[in-house]
Amino acid sequence: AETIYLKDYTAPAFWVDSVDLHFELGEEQTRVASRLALRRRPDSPSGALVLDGDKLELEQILLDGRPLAANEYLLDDESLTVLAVPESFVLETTVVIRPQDNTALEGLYRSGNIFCTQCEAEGFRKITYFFDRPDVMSRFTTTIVADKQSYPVLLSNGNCIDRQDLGDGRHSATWQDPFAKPCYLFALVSGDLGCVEDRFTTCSGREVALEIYVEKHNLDKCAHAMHALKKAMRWDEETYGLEYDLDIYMIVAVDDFNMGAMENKGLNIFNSKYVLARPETATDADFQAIEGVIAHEYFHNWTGNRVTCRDWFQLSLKEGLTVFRDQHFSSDQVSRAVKRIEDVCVLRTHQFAEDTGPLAHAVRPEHYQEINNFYTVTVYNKGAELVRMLQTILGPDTFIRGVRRYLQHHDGQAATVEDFLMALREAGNLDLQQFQRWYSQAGTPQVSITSQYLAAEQALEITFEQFCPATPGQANKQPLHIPCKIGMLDTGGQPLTLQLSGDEAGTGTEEMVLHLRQDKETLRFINLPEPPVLSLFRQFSAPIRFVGEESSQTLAFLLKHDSDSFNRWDAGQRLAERIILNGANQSSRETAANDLDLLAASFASILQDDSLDKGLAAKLLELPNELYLALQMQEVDVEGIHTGREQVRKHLAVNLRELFRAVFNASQSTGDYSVEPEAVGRRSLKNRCLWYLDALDTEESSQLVADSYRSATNMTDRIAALMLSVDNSGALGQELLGDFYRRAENDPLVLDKWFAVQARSSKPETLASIKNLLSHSSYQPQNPNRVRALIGTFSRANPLRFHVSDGSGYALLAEQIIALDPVNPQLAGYLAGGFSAWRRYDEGRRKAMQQQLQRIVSLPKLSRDLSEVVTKMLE
Ligand code: HT7
Ligand code: ZN
Repeated sequence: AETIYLKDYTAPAFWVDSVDLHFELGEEQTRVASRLALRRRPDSPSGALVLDGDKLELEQILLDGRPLAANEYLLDDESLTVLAVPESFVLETTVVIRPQDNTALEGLYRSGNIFCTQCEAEGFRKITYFFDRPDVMSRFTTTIVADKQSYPVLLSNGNCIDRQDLGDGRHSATWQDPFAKPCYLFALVSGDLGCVEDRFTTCSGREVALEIYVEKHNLDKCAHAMHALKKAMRWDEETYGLEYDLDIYMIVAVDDFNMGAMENKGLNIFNSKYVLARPETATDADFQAIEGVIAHEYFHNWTGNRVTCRDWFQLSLKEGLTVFRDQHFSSDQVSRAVKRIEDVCVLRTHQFAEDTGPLAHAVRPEHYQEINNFYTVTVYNKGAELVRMLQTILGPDTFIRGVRRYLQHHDGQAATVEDFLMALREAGNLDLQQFQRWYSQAGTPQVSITSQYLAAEQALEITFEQFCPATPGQANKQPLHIPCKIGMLDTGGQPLTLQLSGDEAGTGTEEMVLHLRQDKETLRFINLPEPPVLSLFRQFSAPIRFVGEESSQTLAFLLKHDSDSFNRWDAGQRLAERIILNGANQSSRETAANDLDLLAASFASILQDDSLDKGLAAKLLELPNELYLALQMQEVDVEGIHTGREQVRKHLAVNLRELFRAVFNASQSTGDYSVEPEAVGRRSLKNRCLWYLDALDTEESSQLVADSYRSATNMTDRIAALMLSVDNSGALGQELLGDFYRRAENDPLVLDKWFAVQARSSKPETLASIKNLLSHSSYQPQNPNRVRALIGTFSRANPLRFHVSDGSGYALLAEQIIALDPVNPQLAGYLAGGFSAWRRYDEGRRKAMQQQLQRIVSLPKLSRDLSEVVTKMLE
């Protein structure tokens, strides 16, 4: 397949001033007529007009009203070339497409009885001939014609300017979007949908109609999404001074969707998972994800839509910035510390893993074959961390000024990462030259520190060394500008005043940002009468792997005393990791045992601390997950990690059972369900205690799990208990699964949970049960949520059973990928990522995974999505 390079970018040869689209939606075929007003750009060379079009069936083509003869244009599976065109002209085409057969879910497709679109990144070319690239921005007018009874709702971007009853059982609606936009933001929806309506008054007093469209039986599950939307709109006004710009904002929920949601101008289309929620059907995490995704898509209206990307290499320009904004918004709604811990956990578990493997790429990659493969945790989440570092470097006020400047200067344009950095630089009057390397250099930098206390001088010298391991195509790395937020504690746990040598005049603060820029550098802090305890990279101020020199006692001390909640949590994680990984290693067992006592004592004091935020307590009591632990080993010891972690869990349960029990009892819910942080925190603490108590594996603990399931009044508590019961021996798991299925039967999102719980089970029978589930009447291989729930969960969230030593987990994944590729290449490419760490396993597993990858790559016809990832993995 062809490789596309950032360095080859050239500006488009034509402007498209207006686009008029006319859709006739039909059960058998859909006819799309397009009228484009084109103008050659004065600076562009003369030559043919080449438009993108993916396997379209052309019925008619007119240039300035004149039908073109067959020798005046060329057609292939990917493009339409009109050989000679004037400087300015109108091109009309009519094509036929078949949305009902479109299982790839790109372009115009059907989800159940709903017609909907997904155009990002390159789906518009599956609808009509066009310049399918983000730097061609045009004004769209769209008319939709469809059967009135089956498709009463007809939606597109912008404002509805006309509706007609066509008298033949059909009706039409015409929509006009006043804002020029790239075609990836085009959307169309049509179906028999119900609508929840609300209103929002913007800061300047304009009235905006808010409409959420869902299948009618879901109308009672939209309140949370609507509430989140209004909060997001207000937050963007208050935080960034950004106001919504159309008179209507629509959201549509569909069951079949490749990603989370799509920010189409004025008409967002969502995976129903990120809209629909009631306490009985959705967990606290689901409620929070809905709030986050609703906000994310809304925030794109400025960071993405009003200012879009020049090309897809700049994807993080909109995605990293918008994830940063949604994380900031969410942290303003919930416990700030808990949100930061969750975000870092995703980054360190998934993005760091991506960085260590064959698919590692820069936040702004330099080449790709299939852009769908670059909607990654690196582009999104590491991209957000880069923006966060910029905020840390500039300070919050200058940062906001810089973002506003960027949006003002580039409003209505397609921008680059350089444009963004330039605006921030101008706002802050700062040099961001070295910082820019973060965008082009892949890999996770490692920062190690050594420190020396000089008693006679009452000074501390800290030496920082940064090193970034090689990644594919990038053997040598340059030093990065790394902001390190630092604090120090005295031996009593009190914060110390910081004073850098050479900055004697500087007013002492308890926290400061150090700007690390060299491979190795030493900083000296003065006026320290005793050796301090260091708290480094507070709030995870840079996306690095930190290699500290702390003893286990120091980690326990930080877990108890650090005023930075993130570093409290991180110290606990590092201590627990040390114990679990040492436990897997015979020679270090004794150290592990001492450390375990230290951890147990720390956990005891957390459980006894009534003043602690419950959500934070639940986080502090969490053991590092198996995927994260695997990343810390040279060669992954699949069973050792699982067993080591289970032993620590059991040890803590046995030693702290009374405390866990007491906190479990004290955290029972009172009153109605609420998603307020206090209630969410209480449930998470309660279910964390239950997780430990369950490890006791007694009659009593099993009864506690059963009671917890049966008395649950919300999905959070119910699924927590179900997961535990499914992992345990005994008949309870099967009984509760049966009950859960009966409750879930008519709700696809709850059914997904039923599949996922079984795919995640650590029981040895899991693989066999997944095979059975593949032929279950509720398994739908064409529905991405269902596939992700079963196959995605198994391969990405159940390392113990996926990596079973006989390789049968790998064979199962490969079979599913192969079957899925012709149906939905994007999903197949995503699932193949489950093999990406194959080189980090023992020889037997390595060979078994390699064999499956070779089996896939040797198939005669692979999609571009799948072939790119599998080939890279084998390189
Ligand atoms: N900007 C949206 C990306 C997206 C997407 C990309 C490829 C294929 C399908 C897709 N659905 C949505 C999502 C977002 O970040 O908001
Ligand atoms: Zn996005």
